[in-house]
Amino acid sequence: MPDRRKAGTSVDAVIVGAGFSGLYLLHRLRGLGFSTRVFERGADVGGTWYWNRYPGARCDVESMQYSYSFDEDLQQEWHWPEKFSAQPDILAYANHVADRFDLKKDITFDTTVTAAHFDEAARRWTIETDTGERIRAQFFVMATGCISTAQIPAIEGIDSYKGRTFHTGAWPHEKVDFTGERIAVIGTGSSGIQAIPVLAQEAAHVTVFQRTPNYSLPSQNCPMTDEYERSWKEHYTDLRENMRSSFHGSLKDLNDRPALSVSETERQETYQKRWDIGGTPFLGSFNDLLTDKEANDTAAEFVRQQIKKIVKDPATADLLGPKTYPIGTKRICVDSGYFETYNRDNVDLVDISETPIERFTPDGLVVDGKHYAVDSVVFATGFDAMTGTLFRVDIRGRGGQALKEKWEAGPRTYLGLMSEAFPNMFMITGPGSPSVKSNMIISIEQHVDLVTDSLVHMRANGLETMEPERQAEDDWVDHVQEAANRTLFPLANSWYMGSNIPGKPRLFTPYIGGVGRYRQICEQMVADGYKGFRFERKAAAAAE
Ligand code: N01
Repeated sequence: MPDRRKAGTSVDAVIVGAGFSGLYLLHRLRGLGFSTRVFERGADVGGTWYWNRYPGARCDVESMQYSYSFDEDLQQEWHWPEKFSAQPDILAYANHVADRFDLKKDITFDTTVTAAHFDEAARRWTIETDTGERIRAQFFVMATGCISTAQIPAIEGIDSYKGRTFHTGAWPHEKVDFTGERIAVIGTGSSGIQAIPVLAQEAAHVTVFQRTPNYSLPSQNCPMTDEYERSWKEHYTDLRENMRSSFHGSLKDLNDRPALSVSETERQETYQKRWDIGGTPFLGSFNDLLTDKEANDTAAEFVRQQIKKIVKDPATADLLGPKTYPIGTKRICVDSGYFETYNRDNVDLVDISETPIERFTPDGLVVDGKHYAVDSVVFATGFDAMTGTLFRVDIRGRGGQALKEKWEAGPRTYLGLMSEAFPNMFMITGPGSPSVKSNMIISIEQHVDLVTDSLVHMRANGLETMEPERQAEDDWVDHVQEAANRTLFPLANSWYMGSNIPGKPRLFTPYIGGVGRYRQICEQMVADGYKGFRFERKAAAAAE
């Protein structure tokens, strides 16, 4: 039954999403005395970690860093079992946080927000849900995550396929048994690369359909040691502060030397050392890997050579080696035994870079005239990232303008936080903020704190609406692109660039200027009296 207990009511703030953004924002707003409702389309909390339950799902930011920092007792008491946490552990953590701070009572689950319209006369948002609820709020916050709209490509005959289909981003809650099955996996991004080794252990046969090979680094994951855990917990205050001012929102020992300034021997030793340590610090081997193509080539070649050492069949190894884009410019992957999986007898790789999947049949799929009969298809085909989830809600600001129309040529935000003509609508880690180019939880906390500080500022000063100035927004949009253009990122066809969605404008959507720098910009904006934002005062009669 839909929750209609508060139908037609009005609250200070409506939050969409009960992932890490929505949970922390609810906690903060409630603590500050703002009445708040959260709507969540899932049946429980956790966001990304609620939906992405595919076998092998794991975070590639270290657990000691991929966790909330806002509560000292929480960060001291929580124990992570592994260096890189598996999805069930992260979901358990989200549930623990929700219970610890008694958040679930203000969250309405199984409910999708379908529309949010700004009423200019009343200066209030009217929010509608798919359960027929209608609620008014002064503030409307999309805390919907950057990668939450799963994408299944439109391939001919897909509806005629009679076997089971799955998307990594909408995985069933019950265990899926692939024993004895022939599986097709389409997609070799982070999700596919994590799922394939686990699927291969269970299924009779796995055929991987690869359009673009990905650079992947070994995670070298291991159980958490007391010593490592203690080294973080004893210094959490300082370490978290360092994370907040770092480039990525995480600490990863960045080498401050250019790749070509050292000898070939030293370069190879550096790469090897970081490969052995595991995870994304490999990209910090030198300071110019993402800005200098020649430097980047040396790291890319090192990884290709590693693949050749691991994969026994030379033709397969060659296919798995990325050659068409610089390393790191598509999201770098981190794996547990991915390349080794291709040495198994029950795993085949099919290159579809030149010959796309032609069509599905009732019992399989056809590539280059060859039919592959499969019992199940796993789509690891990614997401309509950054804007897809925002556009699924009919959001209308001043003059009834739709967000989707305003952003037709690409997202337009000031600081990735708000968009002009959409007063009092905030986005947590929206397009134009460090978001997916950072440790998400650090960026979430910063945005949530910025939103709550803004609301407190408004309340204290009798202000009723907040909205970016057009010029500030235009300048920020330019700055986001300038920052990207100083890097190699625009050279890749990635979801950062919107390239994975047919018809999507091709531009770099997150802010790549660095987490620490972005934080400083935001702090300066506040110190300058919320420079770039304009406010409307409460009408005298309306003011209490
Ligand atoms: O999605 P992706 P993902 N025919 O878009 C292919 C985060 N994440 O779910 O590269 C055939 O990266 C597509 O091919 P191409 C992380 O930020 C984090 O894997 O477009 N293939 C690609 O290979 C990540 O980046 C973690 O040519 C098609 C794949 O599908 C983001 O989520 C774990 C196709 C999609 O890769 C998304 O990752 C998992 C088609 N029509 C995810 N369409 C960790 O923290 C698409 N593809 C570790």
